[in-house]
Amino acid sequence: MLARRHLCLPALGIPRSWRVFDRPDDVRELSGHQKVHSLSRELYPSPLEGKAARAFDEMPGNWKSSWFNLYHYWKQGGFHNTHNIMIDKFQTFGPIYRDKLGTYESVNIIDPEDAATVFKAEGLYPKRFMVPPWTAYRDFRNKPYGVLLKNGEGWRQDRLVLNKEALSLEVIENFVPPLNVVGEDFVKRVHVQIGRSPQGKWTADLSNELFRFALESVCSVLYGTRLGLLQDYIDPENQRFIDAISLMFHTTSPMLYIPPAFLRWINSSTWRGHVEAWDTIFTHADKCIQNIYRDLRLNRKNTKEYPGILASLLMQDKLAVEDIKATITEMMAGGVDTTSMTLQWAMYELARAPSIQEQLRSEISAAKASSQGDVLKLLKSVPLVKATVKEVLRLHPVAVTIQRYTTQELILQNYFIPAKTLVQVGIHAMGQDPRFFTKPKQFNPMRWLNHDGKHFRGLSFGFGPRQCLGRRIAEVEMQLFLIHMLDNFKIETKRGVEVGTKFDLILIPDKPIYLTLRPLNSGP
Ligand code: HCD
Repeated sequence: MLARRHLCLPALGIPRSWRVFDRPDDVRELSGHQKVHSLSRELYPSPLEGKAARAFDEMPGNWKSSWFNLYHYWKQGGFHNTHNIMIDKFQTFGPIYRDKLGTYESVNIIDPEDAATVFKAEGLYPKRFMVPPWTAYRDFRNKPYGVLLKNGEGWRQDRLVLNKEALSLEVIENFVPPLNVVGEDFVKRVHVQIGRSPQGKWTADLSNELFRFALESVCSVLYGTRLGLLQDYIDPENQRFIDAISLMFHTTSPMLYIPPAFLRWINSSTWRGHVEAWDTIFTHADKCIQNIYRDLRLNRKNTKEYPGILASLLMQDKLAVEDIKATITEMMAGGVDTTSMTLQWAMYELARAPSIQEQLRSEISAAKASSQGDVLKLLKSVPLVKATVKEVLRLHPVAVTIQRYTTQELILQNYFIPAKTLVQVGIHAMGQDPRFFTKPKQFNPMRWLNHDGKHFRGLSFGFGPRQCLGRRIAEVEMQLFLIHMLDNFKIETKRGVEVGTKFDLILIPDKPIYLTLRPLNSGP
């Protein structure tokens, strides 16, 4: 038995010459599958450090009794607290730990250098954690996967076409005009609201306003048309769509750790709510898509203006219509809570940092003056605005982790990681860690402006070919929003109100944020 295991070792890609000493005693105590990894424990020096790499099974963490873990986790309120539990675990176990919750097994890392090792080895078909209830819904309703949920060659084919339309630097200029108009319209709406108040300012929880802004924005780019969500009266179907997305995220988190088939079998209320939410999302997205499809067929599309990502994909005819629809649906649903929550956090942080608001305003007015109405040019001269978005995402990332399945054996923190292991980069924990960001609690956009110390630290949109497809839309949308808002209003908040973070699949504020918007040229 032992001999056979030894023979297996070269197959793991570890040269025999790295063996330093043998410890068969250790091996005898371990069970079958653990032996393979234990044999490599301290037997093989890491090619990176010249030290012995430790076995996978030596890694710290509570990864042995998964169902008990899950129970414990649930008891701790873990479903809404994943991000804080991760910080605790990094504190307890150090910069790498193994975890198992229900069926969800992972290795978790926090060091940017380790993130670099993982991403540099991700290969041609990077695979992230597949959110089980999302694929379960599509299987249940027989719907095709979009690019978010595909893998392998099918993913790559779609992704290459989609990158050209959504992510490449050349297409940014297409997004700028529609997103700029939506940003200006939001400012107009705020002025109207202020006008309605006798105090000449507007104090509110802006969540729903920002959901509408975000949906209006992403649709202006996807469909090249306006939904009209920045008015008092909006089509209730759009509001239902917005509510369904939040419900979809909310019902996802308790189902992360349970096999989808089991979920369906028990027919829990969470699963049913989840199905209903996706049904609403798909039905509404389908309507929007059909409208554009019909306009195209009837030649009703204005040929001069940018037609939007959907029409552009349909006209190119490089992807199957069903694939286009699936991906556009994902982008429409993915573009609402993500950017709106980030902008809410941005205003919260800026309200607490009036001097940074002032710095941004002077950058913006100088940029406006020099760009003379050319918005693309304007965007090229506002580095501090861009740094602000990055800094907000450092403190308040949308995704708690970025994950990859390893495709080859790796050594991280001197531990041997087998191929096909789910490795998660804890970007939320990384962003709060003084080892990687000096004075991490401080909201300091300027930290992104010097060129050193950023290596694999800005991972809010992921990395490489599997990074967020909506990244460029989100960035331009958020930058233009901040430019127009700061150019028009002072952003204030009640002093001393600390808002925490809640995990609802994405990270969101744990209580409403009340913001006050005051016209710039008035008041104290
Ligand atoms: C959630 O442990 C926590 O852009 C899990 C690991 C994980 C995997 C994939 C992540 C997800 C987390 C958060 C939400 C993300 C998702 C991938 C895409 C999705 C980050 C971190 C998102 C919000 C787009 C959602 C599109 C959807 C509505 C079709």
